[in-house]
Amino acid sequence: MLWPPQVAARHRAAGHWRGQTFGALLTSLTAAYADRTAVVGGDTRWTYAELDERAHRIAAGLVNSGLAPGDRVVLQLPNIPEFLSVVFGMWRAGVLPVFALPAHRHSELRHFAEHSEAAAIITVGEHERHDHAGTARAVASEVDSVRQVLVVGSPEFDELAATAPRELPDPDPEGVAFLQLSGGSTGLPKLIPRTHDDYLYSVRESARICGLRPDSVYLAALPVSHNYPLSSPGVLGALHAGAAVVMAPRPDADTAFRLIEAEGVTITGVVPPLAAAWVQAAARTDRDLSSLEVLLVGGAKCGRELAERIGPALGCQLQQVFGMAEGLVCYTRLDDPEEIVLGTQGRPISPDDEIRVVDPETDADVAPGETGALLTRGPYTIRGYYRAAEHNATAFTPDGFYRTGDLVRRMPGGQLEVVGRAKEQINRGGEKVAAEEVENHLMAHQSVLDAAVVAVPDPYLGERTCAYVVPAAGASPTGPELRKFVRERGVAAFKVPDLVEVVEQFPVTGVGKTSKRELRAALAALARKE
Ligand code: OOB
Repeated sequence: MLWPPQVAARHRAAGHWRGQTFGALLTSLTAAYADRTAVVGGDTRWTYAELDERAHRIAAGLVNSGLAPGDRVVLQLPNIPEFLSVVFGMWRAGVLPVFALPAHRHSELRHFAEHSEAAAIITVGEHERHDHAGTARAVASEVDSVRQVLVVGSPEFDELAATAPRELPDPDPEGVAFLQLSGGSTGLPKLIPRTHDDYLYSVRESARICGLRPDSVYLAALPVSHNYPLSSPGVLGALHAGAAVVMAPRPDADTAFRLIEAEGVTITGVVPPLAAAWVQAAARTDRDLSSLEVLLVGGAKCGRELAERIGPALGCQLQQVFGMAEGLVCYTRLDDPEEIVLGTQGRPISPDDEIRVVDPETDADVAPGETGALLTRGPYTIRGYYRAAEHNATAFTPDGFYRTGDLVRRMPGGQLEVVGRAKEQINRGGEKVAAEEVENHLMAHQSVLDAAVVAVPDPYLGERTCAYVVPAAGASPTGPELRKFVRERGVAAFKVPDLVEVVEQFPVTGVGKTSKRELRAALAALARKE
């Protein structure tokens, strides 16, 4: 479900959508910056010309292997230079990446492959002590549509990547370029269809708002398949500006500080717990961090206290970012007054991002400055999830606003302050956990009658997950047993409940309702009190 034709015409006329694909973008970047460094990672260092050629060869190799324009391919790669050559190769072949995170396991991968009817899975072999190729092959054997598994680093992949380049038709810039993942609140993650035109608009403006220049160096600290380090401004924003991308294998301070010093990193983006860890580590590091100009912090709320410490500790400017894979991204601007940078999550990228702050019950606009639920619509915010008609009926208003599930206040200058959340999601330091997804895993255990998963405040991560569980008659499941059970169902480690509380029954709410929503609210209130 894309934009209505009159709306699309407006975005074209405004110059937001320019009819360029990501493949064509790389071609024009290469014309301008051929011999400049595009990406660095491990022992690899590619110029724009080298990245461009690799992407051409991979595109041809993918087509020769039988993939056709429009085919979906689940892509699960860590922060390595090949992430970029493969993604641009897929874009040139018209093949749609489905961006899985390295943390995802069998359960998530299978869902992405099934739901998108993926034709292939592209991954790595062993990474961070997990056999990704093995998991991908297991999924391929269970999902009929998946005809091949390509393992970056294998001889087969090297052969594919050596294919002679060939002319391929450029895909439709207004067509879907890839599928991102939603943090989700109900069941399994939804897939988010983003087009070349809409995404490129957000990338172009993000690069400008974050001050990226050809001599900037962007450190990809967080996993680049996530929307934030991919495009806000991320690796794509950096490339858009002709800058260099440095792929960090891990986001810890030791690794990041070593790379900042070695490569002269000028800008990077982290989540609040990581910012806090870097601030602490900066006090006792010998590394020279003086090249760092801007640290973006987002993905979860950056508290005032942390915000105040970042500039002095790291010798750089803080830029807050509040965004979502569905579209809308807000930034504090580099020339905003301190009060705005420290106390808000910024304002939208586009003058054509429409913002409504409404009463969650009635959808009526609240008074200016009051807290309400954030609805948004605009030139790079989706109008519907991929193959999810039923969910779309409630996730969007009839006139196409996306219900973000975030509670915000709007300042007179248009900045938003995120004050809470109305959706059934736990934001575990930027990693999103859908309560219902975890509840479904718990309820698959024979000793569990009912489960409700809620957020508990945590000084480091902001929130952790607590699973309240009612045992089946005569059963007495333990926390460790249930955590192990969830882990062994093949889910990302960040979704395994941090705490498990076994209770005889769930609290009954005032109105005597037993709906999950009410229970979660009651339990969350209880958890907060404790
Ligand atoms: C980013 O994207 P997602 O899709 O993983 O998560 C979106 C949700 C938002 O709806 C909000 O609940 C939360 O993450 N969030 C924040 C926040 N940034 C994101 N909550 C409070 N303060 C912030 N600064 O997380 C994402 C995508 C693009 C850029 C940055 C983050």
